[in-house]
Amino acid sequence: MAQTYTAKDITVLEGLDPVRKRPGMYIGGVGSPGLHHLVWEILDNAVDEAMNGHAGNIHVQLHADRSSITVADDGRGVPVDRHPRSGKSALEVIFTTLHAGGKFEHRTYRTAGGLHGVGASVVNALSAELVATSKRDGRLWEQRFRRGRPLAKPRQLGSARGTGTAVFFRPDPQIFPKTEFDPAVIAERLEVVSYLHKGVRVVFDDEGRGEKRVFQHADGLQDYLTHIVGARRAPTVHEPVFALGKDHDETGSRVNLVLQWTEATDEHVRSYVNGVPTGSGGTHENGLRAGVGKAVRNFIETHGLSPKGVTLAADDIREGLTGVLSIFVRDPQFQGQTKDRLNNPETAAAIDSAVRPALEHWLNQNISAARAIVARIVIAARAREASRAAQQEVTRKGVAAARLSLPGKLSDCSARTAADRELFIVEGDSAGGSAKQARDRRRQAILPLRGKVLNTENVAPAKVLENKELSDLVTALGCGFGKTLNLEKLRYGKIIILADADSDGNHIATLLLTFLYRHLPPLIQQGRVYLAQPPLYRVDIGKETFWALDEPHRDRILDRVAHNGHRGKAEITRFKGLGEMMPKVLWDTTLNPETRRLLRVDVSDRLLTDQVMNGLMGRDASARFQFIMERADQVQDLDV
Ligand code: 28F
Repeated sequence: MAQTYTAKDITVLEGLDPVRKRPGMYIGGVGSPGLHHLVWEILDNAVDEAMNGHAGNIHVQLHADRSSITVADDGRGVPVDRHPRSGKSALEVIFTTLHAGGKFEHRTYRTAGGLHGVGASVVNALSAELVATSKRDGRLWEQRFRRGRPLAKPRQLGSARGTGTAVFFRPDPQIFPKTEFDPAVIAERLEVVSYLHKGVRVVFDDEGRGEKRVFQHADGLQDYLTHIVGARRAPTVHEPVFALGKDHDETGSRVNLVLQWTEATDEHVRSYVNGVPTGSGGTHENGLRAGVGKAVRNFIETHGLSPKGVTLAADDIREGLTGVLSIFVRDPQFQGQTKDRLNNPETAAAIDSAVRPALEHWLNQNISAARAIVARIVIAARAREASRAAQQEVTRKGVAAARLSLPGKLSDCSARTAADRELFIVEGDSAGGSAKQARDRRRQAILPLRGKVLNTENVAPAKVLENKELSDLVTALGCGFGKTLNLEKLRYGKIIILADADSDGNHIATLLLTFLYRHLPPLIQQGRVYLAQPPLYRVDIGKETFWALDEPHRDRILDRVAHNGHRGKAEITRFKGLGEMMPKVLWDTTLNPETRRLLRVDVSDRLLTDQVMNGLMGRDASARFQFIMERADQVQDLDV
């Protein structure tokens, strides 16, 4: 502290031209953050002087135009004596030399905004006007600059009481598109400065508004914590708070930390590196989390406080944790888009090993606070388990709700995977009733069609849903249609049209195929759509009944029966409709996957199919169905 500096301690590096050529390299950019960065640089120098015990007051005057500002401290005042070799004063060197440093720099953590701590010379280079004044040895000195160049040597203005440094500057409009400072941004930063450096009195004088605010906190981070906890309006879990202050360890870094658990359900820790907020965290926060976790777990284990039936997650331990971490490191590396995440790998272990033993010790010394904290953590763990159970309940109810919104007339099947599920679209209520009784309830769902199916050839999607039968079908399929089609949501692996083999049945089947082809083409392209083959003839011979799918089938049955020497007369009935079929018969002939015959609708030739569809639909649906059936008869897989 008794160290004294003279101008010869300063190492001279380079001029300021590069700064004006590429300001972004030095202050990040020329937007609002870059503009305010100038203030933080000068403020840092004042804070340094305060941190080292030489200044107790910092004064920031935002002038009425908001485009110029004065920062002052009551420290020792920048030396103005002449450097022997360069013939320049220390003040001039500091303000005109990039990376000017000396012993002064080694002792401090200059980094406003994490950009190398470029200092006063960069501010000077980017200012249209800068006036530095220094009070030392009872005299007041001043040096003026324009765009970084001194207008004259420092001159003595007269005598002065006390000591200190003041810097007035006006950011250069040639560099910054907008040169107005934001008083709110400055005030917020000054308040944080007053918390991070306890005792320092920071005055913000907003001349434009005629407002003066004083920030001063004797208890620094602890006051900050009280402020944050108060603002969050969450009751605290314990008193006193945990506080850690570690000065200048082996690595030359400093750690200040305050922690308090609250009833809030989130974690809220603010962190700073060299006075710069690190909103995106980084290695110091990682180290803190690790240290807190280990300390608390250790305490819980040593005191046999582990809860029964629930394991503590890391997030449980930090639920409601509120705190401030402020560290000072020599060479901070900042990362991320906004350079607000610390990336020094060694810092994680350093913070972890500083926090863990200190917190563990504190827990043991403050046993009632510690027990309250542990109780809070156990509640967090139990709440997490309970909310996960509730979440699962909601999901389960969600599935039930989805089921409720299915068409009332759908008799769904119970299998869970779409591949195991078939949807039978059945013409008519009575046929639907039979199918419902006959089906395999696990794998086969029945959707009876009652009303008319809209002819959707050339119909807009919105119109499609006005048709009850089709909107029920869309709902049952679950996958949307047209532009909203999402096959992952398809609820069935096979879609099977079960219609009578008469003209009404043909008509309905054709309309359904048209809809699927126009609005859910992938279902057909993937071969998921089928036509069921209910029998067309009933053949009774003596006590035996046979069902024939079509004429050739009927004749084959008759031949076989004659061949087997049956004498009785065969009675042949043309099939009257699905509705009159006994469930058992419907199962055997049409539904049972072991014995049924399905026709797969196949559209390998899309262009041809399109032409066929357009050519046949609209005029004579049954003719078109006849066309389908004729071809289906020949090829098993329906080839439109
Ligand atoms: C408004 C911004 O910049 N305050 C400063 C000091 C004090 C000393 C100093 C500054 C000299 C040789 C570099 C005084 N007496 N506020 C400020 N206060 N710089 S900047 O010295 C700079 C060194 O190398 C100072 C004795 N030692 C240091």
